[in-house]
Amino acid sequence: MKITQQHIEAHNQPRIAQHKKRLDFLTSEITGEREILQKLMDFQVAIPSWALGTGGTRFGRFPGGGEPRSLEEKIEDVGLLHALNRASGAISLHIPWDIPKDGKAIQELAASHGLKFDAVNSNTFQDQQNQALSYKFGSLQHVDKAVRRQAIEHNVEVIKHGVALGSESLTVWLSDGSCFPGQLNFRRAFQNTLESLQEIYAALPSHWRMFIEYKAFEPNFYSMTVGDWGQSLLYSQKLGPQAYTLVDLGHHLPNANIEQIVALLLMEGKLGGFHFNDSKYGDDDLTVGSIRPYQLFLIFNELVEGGALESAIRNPQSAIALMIDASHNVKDPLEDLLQSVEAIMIAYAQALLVDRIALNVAQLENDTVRCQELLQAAYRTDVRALVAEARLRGGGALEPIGLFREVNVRRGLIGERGERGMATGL
Ligand code: AFD
Ligand code: MN
Ligand code: MN
Repeated sequence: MKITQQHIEAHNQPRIAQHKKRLDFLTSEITGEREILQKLMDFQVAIPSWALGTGGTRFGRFPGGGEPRSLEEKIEDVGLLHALNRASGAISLHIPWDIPKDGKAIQELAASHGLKFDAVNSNTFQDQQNQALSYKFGSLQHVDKAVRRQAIEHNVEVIKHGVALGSESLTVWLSDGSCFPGQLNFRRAFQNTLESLQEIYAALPSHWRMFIEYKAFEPNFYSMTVGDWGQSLLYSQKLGPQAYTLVDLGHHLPNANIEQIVALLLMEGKLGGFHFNDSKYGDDDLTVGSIRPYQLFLIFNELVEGGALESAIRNPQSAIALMIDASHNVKDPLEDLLQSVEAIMIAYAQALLVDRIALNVAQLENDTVRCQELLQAAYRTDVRALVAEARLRGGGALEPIGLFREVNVRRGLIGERGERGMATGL
């Protein structure tokens, strides 16, 4: 299944006039559209290899058909997304779910779709078949040194796979923690984890970065050994300049002020990247922007304020890593991902519209009403035509989901891969 240039043109052509009308109206209302458009065209967000199948919950899984059965097919799926929106030009692999057999061939396949490899992700939250020791009571924190050793070696292995693909970062998410008070000595768990991370850090190539993802709860329900941004920051500060904190939007306790966390991590030079998703209750992994789009805008407002995304373009080596980390239970995963990327671009475009000079003046004058007016003026601007224009100039579709349905991509994928395949992942 491929989206061709002809598909894109046949889709865009009848929509162009209406699109131009919308764009003209919008550009008559705002300033700086040229710079904003350029920034939107440069913007890319990575797709994780585990989000391409219909994920389930611990109660069940209801596959939607045509799921990718191999790493090659996952790359093909991300290629489809990128052809439609021109903003999904990277894929993030999870080891051992996606072990590449031939790194060079996989790299070539990805390049043929215009894709790069984002961070590689290790997995010590599950036991794999033929694994000698169990992670039931943790991995890098484990009281048994042999278990820690096994988990360290796995991470070093993941780095090697990443090197073969041209990745330049490792994301470590640990499910380590405890379910009951007294089960764990907190300080010992922290120290064990730190020492284990130090060994993994030592195996990083010099141009690589390590991202330490935190999560407040689940699967451990009493304590998590990397439970919040403070703990993650502690690890990353102790590890050194190649270690950073990674913010997954769904990994906070309810009502946490994520934008403030982002601002401070940025200030400390320790914001490594994001896993975007949305949630109402916890780690719900819902479509980005589907529940709290204003929060997403406020996060992008901090990123723009701190110059985080602009410097990414100048210096990709130290760019903040942007990825979607969602799970799709009831929607077509590819449509869901298209919605997520769109929501992210809208939030970014709106954040670029904030009158920063006026906001600064209003803040210094303690004019709270004006501060809110300025933020919400940007947030309430319908920037969809600008995002669509960026896509159009990049060679993408004016309405990616519209084209996905017109061509009936899912039916094509089911034809090729069958109704019952299940992608690897959770
Ligand atoms: C988890 C974490 C982490 C991990 C992923 C695995 O967010 O990013 O790699 O899910 O599916 O919830
Ligand atoms: Mn995540
Ligand atoms: Mn998560």
